[in-house]
Amino acid sequence: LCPPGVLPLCCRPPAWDRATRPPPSPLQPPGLPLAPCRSFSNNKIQVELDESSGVAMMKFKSPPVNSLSLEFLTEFSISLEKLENDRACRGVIITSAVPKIFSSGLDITEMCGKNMEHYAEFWRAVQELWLRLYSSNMVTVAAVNGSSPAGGCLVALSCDYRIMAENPKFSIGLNEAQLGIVAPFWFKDTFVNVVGHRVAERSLQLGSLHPAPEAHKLGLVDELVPEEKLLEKAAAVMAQWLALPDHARQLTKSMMRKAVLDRLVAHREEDIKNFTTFISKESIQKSLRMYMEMLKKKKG
Ligand code: CO8
Repeated sequence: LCPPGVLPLCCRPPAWDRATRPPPSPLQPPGLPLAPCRSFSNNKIQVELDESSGVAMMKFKSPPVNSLSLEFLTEFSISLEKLENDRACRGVIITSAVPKIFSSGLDITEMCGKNMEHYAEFWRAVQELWLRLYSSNMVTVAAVNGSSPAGGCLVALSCDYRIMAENPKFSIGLNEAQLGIVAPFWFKDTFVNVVGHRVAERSLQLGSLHPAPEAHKLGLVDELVPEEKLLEKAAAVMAQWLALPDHARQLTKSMMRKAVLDRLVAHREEDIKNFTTFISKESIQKSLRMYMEMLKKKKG
């Protein structure tokens, strides 16, 4: 049974037979090809599912910086759920339609000058997205085609594989400390699971944003490729992962990630309380305001 407040997704049995496409409808006129592609789009995210390969392409399209606002997070979670429930979909490539930016992380304006109810609603949406993505039965490949700080980095870290454009101007990392805030334990756990304890500890304490070549050296991203080859490479990696039986891969993924997922599920309400208490402190609000001002000044 699901404990209260737990995503139904976490409690669902894995879709072992996801590889099996539904048989053609008896109403389908013979000789007419099935639609090879299906797409859906909302304000912030566009998704295209290629039914012949079982791979969906999810593109963030929320300029200027794909910041993870409450609306973005909600659309992201819904899009993932749709794909997860679609028997024709076995994998998703996550990338950005905004030049030079993968995602600028959590939308700081959602954490500034709002009331406690808003902070709680926002944080629940952040948790929800992470729980869905990290526990996904699909193969998830991040094609990181731009900068990806903080929450943007978490999205990439939560995927099964990360390929980044080899442009040294693009950086990635959990830079929360630079904003005067602290990455929550499940951000940290996800990071440790990718790069190991020592690298994570140093990088988190310093709030480092690593240029693409350094991120690759640290193991934060698995591969670097020229930007124009990114999606082609992501498709090739996806095909490799999908060549394995879904059930073996899914059970292995679950075994590797379960402890970290369970920890948040068990402490979800406490984590929301910690966040709302921390973020509403005047000293933290002041740090965030100063950080936003710094971003604006940098521009002018
Ligand atoms: N949230 C809201 N607005 C943002 C964000 C953001 N994360 N990032 C950028 N913006 C805004 C800028 O203020 C600017 O607004 P305006 O046009 O009104 O001046 C606009 O987006 C464009 O930004 P830039 O001019 O800076 O665009 P660039 O292309 O030059 O640079 C970058 C893009 C590299 C993404 C740069 O904007 C940047 O570094 N942004 C900050 C990224 C960041 O530090 N994000 C951290 C967010 S916190 C988080 O994700 C985890 C929090 C965990 C909370 C735990 C608490 C307990």
